Amino acid sequence: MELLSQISFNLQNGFDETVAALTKEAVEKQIPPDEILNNGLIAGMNAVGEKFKNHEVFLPDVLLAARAMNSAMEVLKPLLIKGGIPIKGKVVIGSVKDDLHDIGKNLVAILLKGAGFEVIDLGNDVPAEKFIRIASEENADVIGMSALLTTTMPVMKEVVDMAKTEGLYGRVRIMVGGAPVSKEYALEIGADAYSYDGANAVETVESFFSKDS
Ligand code: B1M
Repeated sequence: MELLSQISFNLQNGFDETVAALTKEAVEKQIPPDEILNNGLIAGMNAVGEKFKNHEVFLPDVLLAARAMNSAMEVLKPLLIKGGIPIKGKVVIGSVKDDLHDIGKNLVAILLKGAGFEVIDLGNDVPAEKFIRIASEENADVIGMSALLTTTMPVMKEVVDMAKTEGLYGRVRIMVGGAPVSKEYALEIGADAYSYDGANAVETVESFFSKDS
């Protein structure tokens, strides 16, 4: 089996040590980190999600797969965050209230750090008030919110509305992302941008700092 398929297969089966070892092997073989991520790890996670939806695997299996994903991210993190880049801006990021999914958010945070942004990661299950309070206290440039559940997406609107009442709207740019979120939804709630994956999140935040933005 090809190496990236092996990573995906072992992740789907929750074999965290094997996934970490195969990820190291892929790095040693000079496979680019974004390829390892997209075609190995995220492909495996998506397959687990499909199986979970079809009741072929259950919550503990998904948790084991998530643990395997995290062990591989520890291997990839140093490659994605390179030192010595001047700080370009400050981003406050988190998964919204009642949402415990944080793998995608963590990935976005790592890539933003790697691209030279200071990232304040509030973790998961973050209430609207906390996004606003920390963004304000830290004088952040961007608030980034992640939601993986259709039931937690409305918290994003709460944050946008609160940014308006607290006078942050327009001054602090708001980016939303996560599997059920869309560009249309971002527009509908008044967020500044939607982004569909980690690389796109970096491009989006960079675009906030460009002269024409
Ligand atoms: Co859950 N879960 N889960 N889960 N889980 C999904 C999301 C689901 C689609 C599975 C399914 O049914 N097929 C489904 C949601 C259905 C829906 O609402 N539409 C679901 C469900 C139902 C649930 C529970 C309700 C299950 C239950 O208890 N019965 C429960 C809810 C818990 C809660 O949050 N309150 C639950 C629990 C869990 C675990 C805890 C077991 C675990 C999470 C562990 C963790 O994150 N620490 C888990 C997992 C792992 C998944 C799947 C399988 C994988 C998610 C993932 O990590 N993907 C997921 C199925 C799927 O998405 N295919 C599923 C990999 C990650 C890199 O991708 O997070 O999409 P993703 O992030 C991407 C982009 O979306 C984007 O960039 C990232 C990189 O490309 N992005 C952003 C994300 N955030 C961004 C923010 C940005 C920009 C881009 O700017 C700020």
